[in-house]
Amino acid sequence: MKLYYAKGTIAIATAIALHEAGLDFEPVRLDFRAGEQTGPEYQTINPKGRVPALVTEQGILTETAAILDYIADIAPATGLRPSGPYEAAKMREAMCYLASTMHVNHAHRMRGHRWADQQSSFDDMKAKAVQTMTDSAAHVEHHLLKGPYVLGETFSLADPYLYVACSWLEGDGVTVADYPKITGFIEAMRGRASVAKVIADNMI
Ligand SMILES: N[C@@H](CCC(=O)N[C@@H](CS)C(=O)NCC(=O)O)C(=O)O
Repeated sequence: MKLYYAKGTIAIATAIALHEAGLDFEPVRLDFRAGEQTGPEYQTINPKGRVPALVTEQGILTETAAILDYIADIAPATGLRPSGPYEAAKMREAMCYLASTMHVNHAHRMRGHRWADQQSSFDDMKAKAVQTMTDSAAHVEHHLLKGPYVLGETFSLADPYLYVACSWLEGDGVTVADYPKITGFIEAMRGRASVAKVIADNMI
């Protein structure tokens, strides 16, 4: 498999999950500053101009939540998705929140051009992102993290996803030290070989 990614992006959640599953992949780094994500070559990989894109034997997958689910399915012995329907749904609930709310809050800081055209609108969105990411941190701290990991003691697909979203907090103006559960979660994740590997590989 080939994983298209850029440093520090949500694509790193896929890299962490692949490592957790013990699956080999070839990382392909895009240069966002050079606009490679919207260039003609990458358009044939992901016409949405976003990362991640995972090239599999059957075809190309995009959207982090779908890719993570796929990894759990092709490496079932790893147990990245809990077997109980309720626990699996709680995991997906967290992933849906990350995709639809926290990631979107983060994108308002640097990607305002997706939603508006005026510089004053970009400035407003950038300023507002501090508050919305603070709201997201509070939600993660008080509701989403049930223990050291999202589901409590059990590691799942939601954890690599949350780890990357939490890596954006300081840059978005949120002081992580104010959130003891998030701080503990980040420490627990950094103690895992999968996360140590993406850090060593300068992916995040
Ligand atoms: N819904 C997609 C979002 C992917 C996404 O927005 N990725 C960002 C990086 S974190 C990206 O590729 N941005 C490039 C751009 O906006 O030009 C997913 O969860 O995979």
